[in-house]
Amino acid sequence: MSDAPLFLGLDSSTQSLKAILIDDQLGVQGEWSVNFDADLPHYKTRGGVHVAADGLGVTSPPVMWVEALDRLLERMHQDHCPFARIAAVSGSGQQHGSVYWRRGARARLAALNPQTSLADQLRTAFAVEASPIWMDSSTGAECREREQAMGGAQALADLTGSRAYERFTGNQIARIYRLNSDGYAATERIALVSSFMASLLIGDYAPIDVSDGSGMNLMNLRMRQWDPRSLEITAPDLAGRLGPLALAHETAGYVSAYHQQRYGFGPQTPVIVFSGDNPNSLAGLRLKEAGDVAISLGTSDTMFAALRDPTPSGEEGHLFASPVDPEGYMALVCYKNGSLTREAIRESCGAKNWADFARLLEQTPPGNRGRLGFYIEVPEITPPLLIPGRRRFDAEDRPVAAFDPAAEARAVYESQMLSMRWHGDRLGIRPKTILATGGASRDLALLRVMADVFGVPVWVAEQANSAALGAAYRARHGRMCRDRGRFVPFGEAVAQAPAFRKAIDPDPNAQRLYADLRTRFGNLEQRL
Ligand code: 5FX
Repeated sequence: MSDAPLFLGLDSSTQSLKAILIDDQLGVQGEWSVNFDADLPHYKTRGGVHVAADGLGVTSPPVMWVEALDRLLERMHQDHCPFARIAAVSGSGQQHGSVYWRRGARARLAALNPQTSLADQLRTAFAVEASPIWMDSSTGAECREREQAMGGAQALADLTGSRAYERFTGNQIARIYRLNSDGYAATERIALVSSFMASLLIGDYAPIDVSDGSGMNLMNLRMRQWDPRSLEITAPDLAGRLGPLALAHETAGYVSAYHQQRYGFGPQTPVIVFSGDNPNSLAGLRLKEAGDVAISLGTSDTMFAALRDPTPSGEEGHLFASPVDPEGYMALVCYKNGSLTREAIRESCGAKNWADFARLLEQTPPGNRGRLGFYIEVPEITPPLLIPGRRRFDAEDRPVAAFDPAAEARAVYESQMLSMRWHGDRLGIRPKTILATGGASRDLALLRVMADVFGVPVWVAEQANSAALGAAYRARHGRMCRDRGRFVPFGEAVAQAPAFRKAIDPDPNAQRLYADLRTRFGNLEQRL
């Protein structure tokens, strides 16, 4: 057993950096994590981010992610992680966030000294010290300009898979170029969080993968190449700063001498191209067929599905290239008001924990006697409601100032699930079953509302960190493709993965009730 291969998946998410180590039978051998707020308090982040006074600008310091990588690998080393047996590494990054490497950074990456920490060597390697991340909503003007220049929202969606979204990286780059042209001029390479973390491992610039690259409003989705006109209207000389695109099963490079000497990685350990967290979750949950739908309940809530024949919408949702099928796609609907909003409502209802909150919720029947609420704690993506606030309506659609705690508890869960059903439907996502993942997928009360609103059974993955797990699966997949010198269907790499567990079936009565509520919900949302 002692030299059997292992595969490492990393996940650089909004609030933490995690690692999952799996064996060749896909069993989880170890898990580690570094929480940015708790473990690296000197960066003074809350939930891993800094929010500007206007509430719209949201950034994280890239050097914090650098320090987190050393911290994580040190923890693994202290735990005697057998680094030498790792046969491939891959990873995941929160999507859309961008890192601006300063001129000369590539040379620094190539010459990292294992006697000194990564953070000390790279602290001054950034041309822009605050990286905009997916929670940023500050690029409204850039979005309008992009849609106008590209022939409208639908034309832009037809080309790139999405209309212009504030958090999409092309709009972020355009804003940085406009407000900080010196920073842009000093930039040698622009990375996504995913390719950035891969660069730290290989000691060189790693490519952006086509799946994470679909979240930039810059890539021709069908050709899987940068679109020259999209680059041109963003900022000058952008192609050179972005570098080439790669497929997610390709090899970005090898774990560098720095990590070999410091932690004991083998000399020829391939690093498989990193991708975004949602694409990695799709891999971790092994979504393959139409009707396979997953809902991830975390800092962001997302609903996603694998597709072969996509229909881009100029109104909402996103289409990305698949991270596991060079000809496939994935559809995604994303919400900013996920776990943090559920927590804020739980607190204001006076419930100390999720079990208390579930007891509150059970005091009202499904459908909440017709009451509906919209809970926007931070500017929302779906639908684009940028002004925070809690808006409540009675059964006759009249605004009301407050609900009692039991009605409030049910209203927030029902509202989140009704919204997913409503918007997913408009994007053509029609689940036959749902696979739930993310921290809140342990909350059975929430899963019950999910099953009833969608009218389908909900299954859960035992391993809630589907992005890190997906990265570990992709590491194995990438290694197989490399060893065989051709693309191997992803299903072969994950054939032995453990089965999912059914958590709950829908209640047919509740299901009918929610079908009626859905239309009312959609109409009220339109009004807002
Ligand atoms: C997807 O488009 C998103 O913006 C979020 O789910 C981020 O990827 C969270 F990290």
